[in-house]
Amino acid sequence: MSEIRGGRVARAAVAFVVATAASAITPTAVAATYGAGCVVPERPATASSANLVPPATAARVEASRRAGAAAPVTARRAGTPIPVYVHVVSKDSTPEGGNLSDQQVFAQVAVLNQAYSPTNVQFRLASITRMTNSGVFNDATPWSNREAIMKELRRGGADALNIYTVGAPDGHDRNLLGHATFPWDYKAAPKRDGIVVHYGTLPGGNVKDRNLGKTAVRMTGHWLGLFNTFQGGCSNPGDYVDDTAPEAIGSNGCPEGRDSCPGGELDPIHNYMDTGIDTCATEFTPGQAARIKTALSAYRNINL
Ligand SMILES: [Ca+2]
Ligand SMILES: [Ca+2]
Repeated sequence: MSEIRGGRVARAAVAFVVATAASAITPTAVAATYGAGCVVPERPATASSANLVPPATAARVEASRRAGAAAPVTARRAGTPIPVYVHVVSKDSTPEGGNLSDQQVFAQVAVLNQAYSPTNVQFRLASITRMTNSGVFNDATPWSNREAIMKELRRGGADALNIYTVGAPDGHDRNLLGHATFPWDYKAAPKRDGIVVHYGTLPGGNVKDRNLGKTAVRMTGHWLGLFNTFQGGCSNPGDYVDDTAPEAIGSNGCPEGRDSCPGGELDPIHNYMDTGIDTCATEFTPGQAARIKTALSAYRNINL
């Protein structure tokens, strides 16, 4: 499957910020401004509820989302691409140490644009920032104060997508492929807003079966207001999207014909917001596009 087509990022349009001096930024310096916020972790193996948002939390934010969606938004011109600020965090200067090439970043943005074209969301690479910091590279989890160090690099407002690429965490969470914040948490924790992905998940990366850039597509889905398709399991309201069939747990691989919630439609294993391998994830639904539209209007000042 060819996922990268029609790359829209012209090299001349990209500004580069190189070699940020990470050592000057300390956890204590940023703790006061970092804030809390709900974070969705992403792991390849999903035989547990690890990727889920607690149901009570989901219900609360849904009520908030519906209330916010009623507010008019006028600030942004329709059709304007979302600016993307990519922050490459590496442990050293080598590709194996996470120092991705510019071309891989261009390819990732092209994958985002291809995936989101049915939703009318489009992206424009604004800059690439590089930070060498092995401590952050190996420990950029939502549970570590080191994540806040790299998020000092965040640029733009609520309408700007910041993507941080890091390594696999040390220790028990080494399967973590990424994590993301939701749009409704921006106001309380603007510094934290953005998505974090394992550098090996970008196109051409070194994570087996997950190196076509779909992890960033999925994390961006959360950033745009989508839950995983298996949110809430088999019971309503699930992921709060009517045209995605319920799913007991996330899929792994690409299990054609899976029906984890008996009856009705088969599991939405090809949906980007399920957790199958990259070649399997190819779809968003009209219901998801509608949810993104209302979330962007309510929380990110973006009119699609
Ligand atoms: Ca659904
Ligand atoms: Ca079913």
